[in-house]
Amino acid sequence: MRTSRSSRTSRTSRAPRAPRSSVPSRLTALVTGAAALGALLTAAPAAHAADLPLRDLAAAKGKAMGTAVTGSKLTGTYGEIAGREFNWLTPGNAMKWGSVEPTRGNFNWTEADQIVDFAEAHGQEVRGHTLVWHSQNPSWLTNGTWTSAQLGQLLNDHIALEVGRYKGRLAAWDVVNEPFNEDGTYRQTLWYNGLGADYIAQALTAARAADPSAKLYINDYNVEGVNAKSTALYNLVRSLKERGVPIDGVGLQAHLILGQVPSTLQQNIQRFADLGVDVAITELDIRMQLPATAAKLAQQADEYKAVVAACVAVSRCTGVTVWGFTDSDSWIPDVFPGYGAATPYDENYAPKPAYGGIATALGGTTTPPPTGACTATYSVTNQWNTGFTGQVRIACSGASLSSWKVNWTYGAGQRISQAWNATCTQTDAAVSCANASWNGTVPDGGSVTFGFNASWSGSNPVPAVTLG
Ligand code: 9MR
Repeated sequence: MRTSRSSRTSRTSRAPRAPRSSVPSRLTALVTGAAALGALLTAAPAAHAADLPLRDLAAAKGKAMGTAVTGSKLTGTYGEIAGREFNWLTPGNAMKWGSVEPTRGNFNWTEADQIVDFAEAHGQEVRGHTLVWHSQNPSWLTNGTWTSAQLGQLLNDHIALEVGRYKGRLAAWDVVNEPFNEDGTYRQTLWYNGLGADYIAQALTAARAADPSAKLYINDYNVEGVNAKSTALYNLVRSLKERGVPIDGVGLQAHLILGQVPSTLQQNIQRFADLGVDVAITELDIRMQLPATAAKLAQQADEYKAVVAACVAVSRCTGVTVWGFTDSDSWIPDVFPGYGAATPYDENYAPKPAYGGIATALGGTTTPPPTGACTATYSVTNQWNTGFTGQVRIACSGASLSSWKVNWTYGAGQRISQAWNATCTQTDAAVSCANASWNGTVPDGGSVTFGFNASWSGSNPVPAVTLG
């Protein structure tokens, strides 16, 4: 995202990195996760972290490591990992036109501001995403009838306002998102239909005027390898450069499918770099058909490693952003039913082998562990003045169980009165629940749950659970 050391230095001095230990303990992450989630403990060793956070490994290579984030989640374990492991943040949705101006002239910057503030507090840079797109626009805009002149004004005003709001604070903007069809023709959008292909140059020019220090990108998907679509993008960037239109970089989204990482990725990054623009991998995820097995997770680790390595190999590739760092915050299952497990952390915030793949490509000394884990997560599903219903979920990813026992100790006098799908005994504060005859087996990629009713008074703190 940045091309010169001087710009990097000035950003660092403006947003000093928050103090943090240089070698975070994986145990700390799991314990913090337990506090946020209920309680969680691994039965098999979780994929352990590299020797340094990803952001430090990346920085040592002159690269950045980013993630898309959801502002409302930036607390607890999610916030801790986002702050510790990444030095770029991209708002997943918060800066889109439909988010910031849902009705005409009424603006909501809350989540966008929150993410920018978080980034500055953690010494991170922000990729603004995205100004001109065919999707996630407000209905007043898409349903309106506009002359070309009106549309051009709307485009300019939107860019001037949003880019201007964050002037000097954002490292880059995805100015135009997804302008091409798969065959390399222009996508027929509100903008293309109203303004012609030059809406792209107009948007870039407006963005440069609004914030001269932000790097300006065109971002698209299925442009990772050399193909008709990426060649159209290449030709566009070349012609923009020839015309003197401000364009600093291309974003290769990289929403990839397991087993389908393009073999021409590095070659493609290099050809854009040779045009004189930066390249960023902006939305990396690698989805797989569920369930996630140990073999698939190991292959995914290799593929994450290959993508990051391709960026490391090209000096003008500025870094890699994952599109959500945890499977609990990924768009994939909603849009591709039956697919998931696409990110480097599982739903319980345990790093997956993919984390090790990224770390290895960034020069980390720890090899990606092929081991998976089974976890138990305790949660209170319903609570009333004297009682509550609780649930424990045992889930395996890259590991399996043929029987299980979950133990915990209550800290505030809670007492279990009834349990289902497990046999629970309680002696004083100590609770032990063993599988029923029908649910001892938890396959790789599967889960079981059991529930219970209990009494409480005063307070009902979530206990730490152990899975044996
Ligand atoms: O992650 C975003 C998801 O929460 C939204 O529902 C979705 C709507 O299209 O957009 C997702 O992000 C997209 C990104 O802005 C542009 N590239 C494709 C991403 C996945 O759809």
